[in-house]
This record gives sequence, C-alpha cells and structure tokens, in this order.
Amino acid sequence: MTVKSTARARKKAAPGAPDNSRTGSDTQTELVQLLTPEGVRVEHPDYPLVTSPEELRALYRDLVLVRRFDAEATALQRQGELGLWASLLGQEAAQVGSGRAMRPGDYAFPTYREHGVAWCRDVDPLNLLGMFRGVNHGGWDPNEKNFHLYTIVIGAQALHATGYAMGITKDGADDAVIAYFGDGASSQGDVSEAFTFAAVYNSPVVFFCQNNQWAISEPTTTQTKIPLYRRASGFGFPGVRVDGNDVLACLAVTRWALDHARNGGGPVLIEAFTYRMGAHTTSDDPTRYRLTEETEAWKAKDPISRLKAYLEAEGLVDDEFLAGIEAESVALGLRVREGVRSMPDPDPTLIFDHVYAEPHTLVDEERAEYEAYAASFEGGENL
Ligand SMILES: Cc1ncc(C[n+]2csc(CCOP(=O)(O)OP(=O)(O)O)c2C)c(N)n1
Ligand SMILES: [Mg+2]
Repeated sequence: MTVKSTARARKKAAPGAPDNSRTGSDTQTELVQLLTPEGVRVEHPDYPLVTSPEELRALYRDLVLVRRFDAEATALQRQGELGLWASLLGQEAAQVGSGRAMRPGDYAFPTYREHGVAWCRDVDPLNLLGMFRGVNHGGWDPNEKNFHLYTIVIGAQALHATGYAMGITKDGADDAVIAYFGDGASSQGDVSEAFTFAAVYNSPVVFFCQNNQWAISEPTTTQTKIPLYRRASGFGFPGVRVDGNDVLACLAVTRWALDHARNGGGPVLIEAFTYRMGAHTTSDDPTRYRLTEETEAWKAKDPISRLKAYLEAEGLVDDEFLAGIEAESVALGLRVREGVRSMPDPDPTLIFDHVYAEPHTLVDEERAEYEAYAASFEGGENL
C-alpha cells in the first residue's frame, strides 16, 4: 500500500519504521488544512494543490449558490411547500471540495444531506426538492449523473458503494467510488461491514465521513472513543482527517484519495471535520440539546467567508464578480421557488405501479381498495 507520510510523523519515525501517519496508529491528530479560518493560504507537505484563479472563483460560486439553494429550501419548508428539508448549512466546503475532486466517471453514493455534491454532479436542485415535497423519488437518472439516489437508511449506502466498487474492479475500469456518510452512521454495522469488504477486496472506494459533530441530538462523543479517521487503521487502510470547512483541503485530500483508490491502492477513509450549523432537519430544534456558544465558535470557521477573504486578499475577485454571483444566486432562489410551487401533484395510484416490475395480485388489490376509498370522498378521484 502506498502511504505518504506527514511531516510530523516523518520527524518522529525511526529509520525503516512503518509509516503510520495516515492509518492513525500513533497519536496523530493532524487536521489537513490549506486555508485557515482567516483565509490565509498554507501549504501541507502531502497535499500540494495548484489552482488557477478561474478554479478558485468557480469554487466560490459553487459554495455561494449551494448555500443559497439550501436557504431557499429551508424557507420553502417553513412555508409548507416541502414536507421536510435536511439543511447542509456549514458543510458546503466538505461537499463542494469532495464533489469537485471527482472525475466524470467516478460514482457517488450520498445520504440525504449531500445537496452540494448533487450540485457538483449536475443534478437539478428541483429534483431534490421534488423528493422533499413528496412528488417524486428523486427523479434523476443515477447512471447518467453517476450520483446515486439519496439513501435515508443510515449507513446502507456504504455497502452499496463498496459493492459497486468491487464491480468496477471486475470490469477493469479506471474509476473510483465515493461513499458519503455521517459521524452517527459510523456506528452502524453496515459501515463496518463495508470497511471490511473494501479492505479485503482492495476496492476503489473512498469513504467520506462528514463529522458534523452531531447525529440528530447525539454528539460525536457518543459514537467513538477515538478520532473517527483512526478507525481505518483497524481495517488496514489509510485514514485522514481534513478540515471540512476548507474547500481547498477537501478538494486536495479527496483528489488524492480517489486517485489512490483508482490506481489500485484500495480504500481510504476521509473524516471531514465540520459542523452542522442548522437543525438536523426542519423537524428538529437543536436549541433543546446544544449550546449557542458552540454554534458561535463554528461560525468563525465559516467555509465561504474564509475563501472570500483569501480571494479578496489576493485580488482575485472584484465588486463586479461578487455582484454577478449575488445576481445569479437571487435568480437561482427564484427559479427553485417558482419551480417547486408549480410542481404538479402526482397521481396517488402511481405509487402502486413500481412496487414490482411485473403485475402482482396483492398490489392490484391494494390499488383497487385505495381507488374505492378515494372515490368515497366528494371529488375523491383527485385525492
Ligand atoms: C438505520 C437507520 N437508523 C436510524 C435512522 C434515523 N436517523 C435519521 S438521521 C440519523 C442520524 C444520522 O447522523 P449522522 O450519520 O451523523 O448524519 P447527519 O444527519 O449528521 O448528516 C438517524 C439516527 C435511520 N434513518 N436509519
Ligand atoms: Mg452527523
């Protein structure tokens, strides 16, 4: 296994000693960072990143538009237009950085919060909103976007991703897979099973854990006794903790990990250390279980303001560029608002049509029963 070392571990390691810097079997708790919270660009010996001004501006645009879309979705839910919304507020950099690290042929398996990754895979935000409005099941073609449908069953997609990655190996393809999950999901059996299979079969899969510090109302301390990235060590593959609010670090580390996987190096666990700034979903009230001071401390590490500070300090953006992004973001907000409000309600009986590929007598009976029930109301055929 090719394992690059960190400067700190290199200093500590005796000549000829195995390099444990990524597997975390020493006391390494290094957070890979390329952009400080103040927006100062720093170098990391293992993750050099060369970016053009255009790329940096494009990342900024992604972050701003994704945040805008997310805010609009939360507002739409509050106004009764969506049944539920799981906000990504605070996690934009982890998702855009890792999403933009993917090559077109790579395949992502998301949870229910990966709206920023969906954006990078060119999934129309309206598809995501349709699902949370309850009028479709996502509606995008996973194989066209190389972005699987959202998975609500915590941790299950780690297994789907691993199986898909094992298939890639059999096909002899040059692609890699990325599985997204949260800190809470790391406690699920499915995730451990996926780690075992991926390690043993040396599968080209990157496990991208967004440690946003909370699993609904459970803090990370109830999920693990050690930093999550070190779990990889016990399964025999590298683990890295990256500053999840640093889009450049997330881009560099994920790009490295995907290349490591596609080049036969096997799986990598990335722990993106970040924070869920909003509620778990619109059904949750985080003031019941966490302190304002904690949220305020993370606000100072905001992923967008640090990139903006850097771009401004380097003279890479001007007022005209920023005004253009603002105008685009207002237009996106309007587009999704109008798009959601004009989505037609589906025919309720459609739900019976896709249970089985072939006709099924039990489902036919259920459909008939529902139709009779709906017809018993005035105008019931439209229920
Ligand atoms: C198998 C399973 N168990 C429980 C739930 C209920 N549930 C939904 S979200 C969640 C917490 C997940 O936390 P984490 O993995 O940290 O992801 P985050 O929501 O913070 O992004 C739980 C327990 C579920 N959806 N699936
Ligand atoms: Mg979490």
